[in-house]
Amino acid sequence: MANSYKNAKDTYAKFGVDTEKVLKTLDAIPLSMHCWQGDDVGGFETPDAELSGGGIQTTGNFPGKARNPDELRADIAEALKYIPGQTRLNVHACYGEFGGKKVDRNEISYEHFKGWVDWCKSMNLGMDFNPTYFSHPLSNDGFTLSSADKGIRNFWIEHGIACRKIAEKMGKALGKTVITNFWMPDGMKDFPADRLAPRERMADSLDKIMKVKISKKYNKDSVECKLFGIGSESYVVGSHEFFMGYAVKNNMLLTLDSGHFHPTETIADKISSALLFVPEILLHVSRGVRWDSDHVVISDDNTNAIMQEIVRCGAVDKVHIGMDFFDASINRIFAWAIGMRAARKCLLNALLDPIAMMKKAENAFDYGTRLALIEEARNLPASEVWEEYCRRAGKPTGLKMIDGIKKYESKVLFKRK
Ligand code: RNT
Ligand code: ZN
Repeated sequence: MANSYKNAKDTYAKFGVDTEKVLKTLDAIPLSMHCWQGDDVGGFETPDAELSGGGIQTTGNFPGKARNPDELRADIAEALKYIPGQTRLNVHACYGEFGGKKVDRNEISYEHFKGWVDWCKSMNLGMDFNPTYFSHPLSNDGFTLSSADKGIRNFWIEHGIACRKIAEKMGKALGKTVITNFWMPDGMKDFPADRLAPRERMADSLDKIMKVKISKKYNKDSVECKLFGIGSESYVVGSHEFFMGYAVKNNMLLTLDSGHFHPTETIADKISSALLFVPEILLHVSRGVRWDSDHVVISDDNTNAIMQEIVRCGAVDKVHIGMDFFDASINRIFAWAIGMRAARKCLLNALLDPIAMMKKAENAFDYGTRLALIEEARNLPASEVWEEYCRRAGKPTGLKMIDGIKKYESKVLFKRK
C-alpha cells in the first residue's frame, strides 16, 4: 500500500468515508462498454457496412479501425488492459458474424452472435444488446417502426422480435441478464403536419414487439428517447415524453442518453424522478459538444453529477451505466480506455463524497456547511484512491497507459491497410 494512499485513507476517514469499503463497492459496479466505438458504428453486414442515416454521425478517419470481428475483439481486449472493474460488452445487431453472407435484419438469429457470447464468456464480460434501426435501405426515408408503410413497419417489428430472442439466449448462455436497448431514429427534418400518427404507429409497433414473451431473467428491454438528430431537427417520434410515457405504462426500462436533451439540460436530475415511475434506468453516458456529438466521455462536471445522483439515490442496482460515444478522429483504443476510466473515476468520486455529513448539514438547514463540504470534497485526494484502485486491479495508469496504447498503435493499428 503506497504511503500516499494511506494518507488519503486517513483524510477521508475524517470526513466519515471508508475508502476500503468504497473500493469494494466501486469494483462490483458494472460498466457497459459499447462495441461501436471500435469501428465508427460500421458493423459487419455485407456488403460494406457503414454508418448511414439515423441522424448520428462520426467524424474523423484515424487509421487502423477494426475491419472484422476478430480485429474488433483484439482491440477491445487491448482497451480492457487499461479498464478496471466489472465490464459488460454492448453489441449492436449489425455486428453479427454473418460469414460473408447477406442476412437481412429480420432474419438474424442467435447463431450470428454466438462468437461474441463465447468470447465474452472467456473474457468474463457480461453483455448488452441493441437492435439496429439505422444504416439500412428500409430506414432511408427516416422512418422505421413508425413508417406509414405497413411492409416497412413489419420488417422492423420482425427485427425487434428477433433481437429480443437473441438477447434472451445470450442471457441464458452467460447466466446474466442482458439489457436490450431500443433506439429508433424516426423523425422529420422540417415541421410535420401530423405529429400524432407516427407516434401512434410507433407505440403500436413496439407493443407488437414487446408482446412476445421473453424471460425477464435473461433479457430486459429499454427504450431511448431523443430530442433531435441530423435530418430529424424538427421532430423525433420517440421524444422524451413519448418514451417516458411508454416505459411507465409498460413498466420497462428507460434509457437516458446525456446527448439527447436540450444542450443545457443534463440527465443527472432526471434520475431521481424517473426512478419513481420506471423500475430501472439505462444510461448512455456521452459527451455532447454543442450538440449530440458523442465525444469521448471525460471526468467533467456532467459525468460527475450523473454518478453522484446514482450513488445518492442509492440506485446502484437500478441504474445500468453504459457508454455511448464514438470518435473516429483519435486512436479508438484511447477513446474506449479514456471514456470507461473517466466514467469509473466519476463513480469513485461520487462514492468518496462525504454524503453523510452533507445530508446531516442539509437536514439541519445548515446550507453553509453543506456548501463548504461540496467545495472541500473537490480537493480531497480522490486521485490517490484511484491510483490505488488501478494498482490493485493491475491496470496501468498515467504515462504507462499512454505508452502501452501507443505501442499497440504502431504494432497493430498502423499495420492495418
Ligand atoms: C443515437 C443513440 C443510440 C446510438 C447507438 C449506436 O443518437 O444515442 O444509442 O448511439 O445505438
Ligand atoms: Zn444513445
